[in-house]
Amino acid sequence: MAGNTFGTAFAVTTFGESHGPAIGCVIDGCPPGIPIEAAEFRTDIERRATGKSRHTSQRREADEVEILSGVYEGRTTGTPIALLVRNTDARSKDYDRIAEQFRPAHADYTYWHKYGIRDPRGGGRSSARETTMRVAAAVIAKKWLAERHGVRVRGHLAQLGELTPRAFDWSAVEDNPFFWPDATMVPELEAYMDALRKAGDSVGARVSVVAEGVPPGWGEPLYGKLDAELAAALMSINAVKGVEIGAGFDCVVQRGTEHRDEITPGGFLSNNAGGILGGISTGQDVVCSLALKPTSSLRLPGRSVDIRGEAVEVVTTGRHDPCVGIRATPIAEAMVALVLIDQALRHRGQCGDVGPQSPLIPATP
Ligand code: EPS
Repeated sequence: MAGNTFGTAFAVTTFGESHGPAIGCVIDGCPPGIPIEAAEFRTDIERRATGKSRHTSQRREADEVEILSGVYEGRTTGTPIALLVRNTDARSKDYDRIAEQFRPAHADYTYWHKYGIRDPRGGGRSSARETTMRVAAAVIAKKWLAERHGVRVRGHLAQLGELTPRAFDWSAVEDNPFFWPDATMVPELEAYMDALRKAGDSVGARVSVVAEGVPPGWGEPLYGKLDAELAAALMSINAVKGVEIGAGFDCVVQRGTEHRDEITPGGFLSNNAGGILGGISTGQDVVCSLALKPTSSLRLPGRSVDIRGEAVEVVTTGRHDPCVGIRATPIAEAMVALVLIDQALRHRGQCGDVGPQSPLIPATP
């Protein structure tokens, strides 16, 4: 019934609020013997962090990951791993003014009606701050997936408002603050975001994630389909309003002859399926993308009501992201990695003795 745990074999529970003393997670079911130390969390935690460019929230957190349990002499022990990150730069007074108001399009309204109480400081539990712990947990998942199965999970920003990449180069993605795969467009993105910030508005985005090296067989039909679990995982990220697997909604207008991924002894000829058939990985790249809505914390006044039902004009001040999608790439990668490790362990549990059925074909010719 409670909704703060993700996964079954590799189960991650997160806790904490944006302006509380700390956020954290407990990972239960992690395979023993994985070498891990606190410094290894740094890269992905920083990729996701606020304050890394002028285009994101200017909150500056230390984001130090403390390992409290489940690791002995630098290796996971198989017992619950507890990770903690202390909040060091919350500015709760920014929220005094809207503590009794509902920002239009924000979880303020639904949390209030569901629980009858809410922590309004920084969005409390509904804040993007929580995603720090998903990224931390996924550092371990990514490492296991890479070392045990050669799986690589990486993502990029695929659309920022109306802008789409005109070229694609993975090597450009980590070299700009947007995770954008077309280096030549970065000045255009900077100008777009500067204008948006000046106007006080926000915008949506699309993020894509590709998992390479996933072997055939991961996924548990019918109710634990790999694509179903990816959709749930990605949709659980705040601000996500849509998820596509492979061709996604484009399949609506495709013909069967176009959509089917023909198979040759040398490999699959296309990947409209996004690497998943019948809820089970095919051995091709697993490809998904997500749509993130424009952030709802705006300094431009909007009509709403307060907790007494009185009409109010909401104005949000403080340090907000004009496009939360800019920081979402590592978070989306994290959720994909958490689904994959969970499915891999479940597959090993049920089908670990099943050998190759016929010659495996390559992902692509
Ligand atoms: C967020 C609002 C801002 C962001 C925060 C996400 O919070 P605050 O107003 O408390 O500074 O800074 O992002 C993070 C702190 C983070 O680590 O991602 C929101 O409403 O979701």
